[in-house]
This record gives sequence, C-alpha cells and structure tokens, in this order.
Amino acid sequence: MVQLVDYVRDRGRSGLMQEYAEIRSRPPDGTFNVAKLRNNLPKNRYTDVLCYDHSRVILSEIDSDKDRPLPKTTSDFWRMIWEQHSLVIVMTTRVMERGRPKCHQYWEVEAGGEATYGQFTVKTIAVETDTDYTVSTINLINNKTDESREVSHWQFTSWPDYGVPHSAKAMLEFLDRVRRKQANMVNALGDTWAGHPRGPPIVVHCSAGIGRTGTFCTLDICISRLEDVGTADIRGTVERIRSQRAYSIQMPDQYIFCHLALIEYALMKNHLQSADLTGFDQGVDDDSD
Ligand code: PTR
Ligand code: PTR
Repeated sequence: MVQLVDYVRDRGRSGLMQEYAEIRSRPPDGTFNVAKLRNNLPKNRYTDVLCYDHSRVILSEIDSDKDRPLPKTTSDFWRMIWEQHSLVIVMTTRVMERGRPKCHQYWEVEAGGEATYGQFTVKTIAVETDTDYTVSTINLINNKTDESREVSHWQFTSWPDYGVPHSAKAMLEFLDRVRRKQANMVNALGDTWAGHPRGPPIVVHCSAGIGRTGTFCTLDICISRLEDVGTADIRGTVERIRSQRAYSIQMPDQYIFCHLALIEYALMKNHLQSADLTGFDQGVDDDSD
C-alpha cells in the first residue's frame, strides 16, 4: 500500500488523468449483437451503452404466456435476481436526478409497500435511512413456486452521475456495510453456498451501469485484494472490468477517486499508518512509470 501512495503522489492528478485517457482510448473488445436485436433494443436505457455478448447475464427462457402488460424490464430484473440467487442489490443512483428519470422505481420505498411484476411480488419489509444511503429489506416472492427470499437493497443517494461521491468516507462506510451484509447473508445460508465462499453475485447498478457502478466495483475488488494479500492494482482492475463491461468508469475524476478512496480505506483499516500526498493536486508528474 505504501507503493500505491508513492505512485499516486508521484504521478499526480495529471498523471492519473493521462493514465485514464490511455485506458479509455482503447476501443471496446467484444460485440454487442444481442443487445442490438430488434426485440432487445427498447430494453436498453441508453442506446450508446450496451452489454457485451460475452458477459451478459442470460435469463432462462420466458414462457410464452404474455397476458399482462408489464413494466418493460422490471420483471426481467427481478427474474435475474431470483435466477442468480442474489441476496444483495447495490444501487448508486437516485431514481430522478436533475429532473430526469435515471432509473425506474422498481421496488417500494415505504415499509409495508408491495407490488407485483410478472411472477414476482416484491414487498418492502423495513427501511433504514441514513444521510447518504437507504437500506431496504425486501421480501421477494416467486408466485409460480410459492417460495420467498430476503433481498437486501442498498441505495447510495449522494453520488451524482458523471461525478464522484462528496465524501469518500461515506462511500467507504457504505461499501463496508454492503460487504458485511453479503457475508452475513451467505453465512446464514450455511451449506447451500459451500462451494462458493463469497456466495451469489451482488447486483450493482446505477443509471447507465458504467460510471458509478464501475467505480464501486473497482473499489470493492481492490479492497478484497487488499484484505487478502495486502496489495492492489487499480489500473489492472479497471482494465479487467472494462473487458467485461464496456466503458466502465466514465470520468477521469472517478478514476482518481478510486485511488484516493483506496488510500483512505487503507488508513481507516490500519493497512497504512500515514499517507503523504503533498503535491498531488498540483499534478506533479515525474514521468516515472
Ligand atoms: N451455482 C449457484 C446456484 O445456482 O445455486 C449459483 C452460483 C454461481 C453461486 C456462482 C455463486 C457463484 O459464484 P462463485 O463461484 O464465484 O463463488
Ligand atoms: N448516453 C448517456 C448519457 O450520457 O446521458 C450515457 C450515460 C448516462 C453514461 C449515465 C453514464 C452515466 O452515468 P452512470 O453510469 O454513473 O449512471
């Protein structure tokens, strides 16, 4: 971690921006054919942000009985949560930002609320509200099989699109709680997840699923690595994420934020005793690569 501090200080803000520009200049490495199919095009929120064929989550076949008009993709979303056995959903956008819809309101905000989407009934059981985030406990009921599961919904509410959270601390505390929640829920499942120590996938989304989601996932992966082996490779992590989700991390500031937040995390958790970033903002770049 000391190396990360040296690296960040030596490259400076301008050096990291240049590094991000290099990563960003590479064209997408994959095809988007399924996302472009006539039936699928209307399901994409942004026509310029599509999912790769090689990494998309594939839903089971939908049966042909389409008797009710359904909100466009909400029932698909809940079906994905069900089929992937996800326990935790992380949402890093608000439903409206600057007067524009950023994400459909796909769950009920108030405790006691419930709604049905396709074969699923989604009931909000409890809501805990903090300054920067809201945690909802949801009961997801599969009406076809009469099974139900608890899903924990974590919405970070103070992260504007194209930007960075106003507080790295608030974000890190949120991320830390998400990680502990997932671990506790996996633990409670016991043997079901025996072969999969980290349990089912956490679903992370924002509006386009690239800027804020990419930043959140980069931090989560780097923190796991830091906890496991004491080091982190932010650039490599971003490159790997981009190979699975085109355009991940949208803004230079988000790339820089990953570095600063990881250092802050290391300080918080005593992986580092101190971090001298004198000169970072001046963009000192000594060309050492
Ligand atoms: N096989 C699991 C099921 O359908 O019950 C799903 C699953 C797949 C769970 C992968 C966890 C997984 O993640 P990992 O192998 O990375 O722990
Ligand atoms: N075409 C969209 C736009 O710029 O309006 C794409 C887009 C939207 C890209 C939001 C990124 C966005 O941010 P995030 O991925 O953090 O939701």
